[in-house]
Amino acid sequence: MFEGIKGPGAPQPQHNGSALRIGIVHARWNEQIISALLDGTLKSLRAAGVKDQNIVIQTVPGSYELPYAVRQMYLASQTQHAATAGGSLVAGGASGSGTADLLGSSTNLAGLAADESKKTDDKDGDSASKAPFDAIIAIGALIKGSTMHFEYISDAVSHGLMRVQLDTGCAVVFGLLTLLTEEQGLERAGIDAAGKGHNHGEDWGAAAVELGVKRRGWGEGVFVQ
Ligand code: DLZ
Repeated sequence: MFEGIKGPGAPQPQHNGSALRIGIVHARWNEQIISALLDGTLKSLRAAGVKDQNIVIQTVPGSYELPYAVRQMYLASQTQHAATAGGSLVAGGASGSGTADLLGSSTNLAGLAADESKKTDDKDGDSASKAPFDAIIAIGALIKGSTMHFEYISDAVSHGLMRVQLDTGCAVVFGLLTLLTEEQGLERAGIDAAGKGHNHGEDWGAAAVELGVKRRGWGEGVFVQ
């Protein structure tokens, strides 16, 4: 077991991600760290049964862009769903429709999304799902420099990601490393020279599956353990 870097431990029980559609968006700054984190994330998604064709990966220049990208990706997945299933995007019985209305609404959309997901679940398991994402994982690595830049971006991205998940009802996994040194990032990506580290991407993939499965349950009034 690695020393000094904490993790959530294995979920009890392990969740089955085979029905889920997961989005990943990662920043391109600090490429070595990001690349390892992405590998770790994909490894745990696949281990939980998430199908490659149901994982959508996007990149953005830097971490600052992550909240906006997560929001737009979720809207895009809703648009895909509506186009495929002819589904309506009216939230909470409101008379308006369209993705912009959903984001402006304070309605908890978990139930609506779970319903939408059911309609588009891939019964034969082969073709790519067009359901709204069950969870989106935002990955970035911010390294502190000599100005206040780090503090402002860390704060903005943290609040932005929280806001997006509460506004949309899509589970957002916080894969942002806020690092004092590059070495800290290498450890948390599991690629430090001493080999003491742990790849946090693995935890993020597992968190996405757990939240995705629970979110579907909550949408149907079921409390999945
Ligand atoms: C500008 C900048 C700096 C200095 N450092 C980082 C970093 O360590 N990690 C990261 O993800 N992004 C960094 N960026 C880029 C900003 O996040 C953002 O992409 C630009 O300010 C453009 O909006």
